[in-house]
Amino acid sequence: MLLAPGLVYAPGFLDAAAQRDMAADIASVVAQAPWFVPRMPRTGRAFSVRMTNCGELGWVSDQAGGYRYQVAHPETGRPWPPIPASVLKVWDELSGHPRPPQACLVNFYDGAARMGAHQDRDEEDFSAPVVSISLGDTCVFRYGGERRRDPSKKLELVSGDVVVLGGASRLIFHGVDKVLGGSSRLAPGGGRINLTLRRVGRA
Ligand code: MD3
Ligand code: FE
Repeated sequence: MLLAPGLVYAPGFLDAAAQRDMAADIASVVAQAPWFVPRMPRTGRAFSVRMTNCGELGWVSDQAGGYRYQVAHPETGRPWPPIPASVLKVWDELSGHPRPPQACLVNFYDGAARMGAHQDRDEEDFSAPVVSISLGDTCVFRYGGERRRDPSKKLELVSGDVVVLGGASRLIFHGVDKVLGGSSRLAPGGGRINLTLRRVGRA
């Protein structure tokens, strides 16, 4: 379902069994690469979202170094675990991109977490799409245009939904307005997990 040029929405792409399998795979990623709290460049203000990664590169941010991709976990210093096959399969089925993702950022939202409007521009290559997989609690996602002041729309993302952001939508402003805490039973402790799969380097 095409919501805007380059913005493909696949509601319910993962059935309940696939969601459970993927949640178990992500629990194993988190056991090897624990959640960390990213901080804003310069101000050092903490994100309300907790993060980890899998794949050859992971997105991190701290006060001194700012937003970047790096090969190691910022606290353990160990390489990120591999991207689970269940996750790579979604990229292969939906991205339309010939090469595999280099990074999978895993975001965890409790009922109070949100993500302000931003563009994803820490990658060198904007020709590859970003593939987003939602698991657990429902959220209200907001997306607009390439300028911050462009009008925006809301979209509820529920567990099992996948969004592909490519082409003319690759550089749109987007964020998470709120999470509907307790809306899913996927994770024992509740909360929402979002996976974003990306190419980072050029070509
Ligand atoms: C639109 N994550 O990690 S996923 C992020 O739900 C991020 O955790 C949100 O924004 C989340 O950067 C939104 C949907 C998404 C992901 C990447 C995009 C939308 C996008 C890249 C370009 C445009
Ligand atoms: Fe983003």
